[in-house]
Amino acid sequence: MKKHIAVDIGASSGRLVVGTYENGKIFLKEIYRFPNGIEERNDNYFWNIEKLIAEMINGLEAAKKEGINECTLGIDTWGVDYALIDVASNRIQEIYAYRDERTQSAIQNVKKQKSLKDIYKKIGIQFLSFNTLFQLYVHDKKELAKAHKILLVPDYLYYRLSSKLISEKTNASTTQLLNLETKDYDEELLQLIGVKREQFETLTEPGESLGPIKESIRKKYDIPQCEFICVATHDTASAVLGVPGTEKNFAYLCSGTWSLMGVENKSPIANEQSYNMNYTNEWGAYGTYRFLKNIMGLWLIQEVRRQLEKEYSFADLVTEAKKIKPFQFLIDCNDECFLKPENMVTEVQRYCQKSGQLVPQTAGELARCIFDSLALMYRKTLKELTLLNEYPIHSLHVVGGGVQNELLCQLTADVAEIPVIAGPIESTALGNIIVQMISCGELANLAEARKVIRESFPIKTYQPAPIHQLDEIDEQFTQLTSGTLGG
Ligand code: LFR
Repeated sequence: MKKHIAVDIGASSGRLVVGTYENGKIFLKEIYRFPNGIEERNDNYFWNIEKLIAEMINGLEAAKKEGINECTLGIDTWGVDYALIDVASNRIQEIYAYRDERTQSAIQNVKKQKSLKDIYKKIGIQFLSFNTLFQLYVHDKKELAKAHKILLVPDYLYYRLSSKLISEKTNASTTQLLNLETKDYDEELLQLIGVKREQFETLTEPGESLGPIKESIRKKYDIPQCEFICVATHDTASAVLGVPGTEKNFAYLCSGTWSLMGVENKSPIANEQSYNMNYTNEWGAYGTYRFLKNIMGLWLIQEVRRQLEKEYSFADLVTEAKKIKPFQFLIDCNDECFLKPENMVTEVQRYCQKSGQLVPQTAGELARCIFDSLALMYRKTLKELTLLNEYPIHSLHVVGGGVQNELLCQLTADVAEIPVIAGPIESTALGNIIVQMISCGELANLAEARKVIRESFPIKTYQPAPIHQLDEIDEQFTQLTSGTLGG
């Protein structure tokens, strides 16, 4: 029985999960977990990449202690952020975190040089100020010129552990630099940011074998013999692979720090309407496109929790929220002011005050405000998805950490008026692992993998219950959210 390890690193934590396929079922076991987060230095935000590498090795040592001598290994992380390396393979700078404010006006500045609509039509990616396109646009040009290679975070991690240089396709699409027609980096945009094609590697498909871990690392630490496999290195790409959608016409919601809500398509939709609503077509494994929208997600509650004086667990916040009358306080979760505020509590309060609403004061009220607003945003997004895809959506799969929030799952079903199928929580690690299993020939293809996932993990369905005056609430929310790009 083969062992496969997923290294799955998100914005707030990372983990190593072992996956095996036995008697028609997938089994997962988390063997190591570590914290992650952005660090502030001189008013900029960075990731501590050396710490992440050290933690990956700690995790591999833990795997060895569990008795794993041999395994395949895949890495996924968040998208868009990058390392620059010089000809001697040294990293040139620290890795900026996408919530850094340096790209705040970048979209507006690019707009003065190029039509955003034209960019969208050929690239098909939603405009987010932190996309690599905008990060490289504002990046110090001298430093960029010194870069022999520009590697997205998981590409860089693979490189550091295996010496193999790749530009994995699913994550590369989050740069907003890949042309839908040529299926490669877009020359015109590369010129705009002052980068040459050779500074990026050739695009690599998920499923490719990348060879063993570096001998120097293998000798230095007590770790298993690892064979790297290129997985869908963008965590959202992996998470969507891990959705147990065996029925037709399902939508998904990857619920973590971000809420990524969308559908899986065979071809991109990049027209005027999808531009106006700011939908993205991120490239997936196995010829799929993730037609989705980024919604600010559980980041809102994570940040509120961090600011509250009293210590609350997430479960406590849910309990407190349940005690509060719903829909009294609403925010446009996608307003840029929530991307990286000094203090999320005061930011939410300021927003409610400015929009002439009651102002949430207690932990319960703040949590209620966030959960209600997220559920309404999910409703709005589902309606848009139905409109843009021209086919009905019959169910919504929720995967990721948000599955544990039963209040939000039920609220989503009620507000969006759709059955919510919740689970598995670890869909990202699973998506990572099934690519390894398919690559090793244990599973035939994605459809089979999803069937196996559905049979292997507990999944709970929430049926929608009617909400009093939903149309009025929806109307109020629509007015609040009509101002932002794509709401
Ligand atoms: C989720 C995610 C999103 C991406 C954001 C920034 O972890 O990868 O898909 O838009 O982080 O990279």
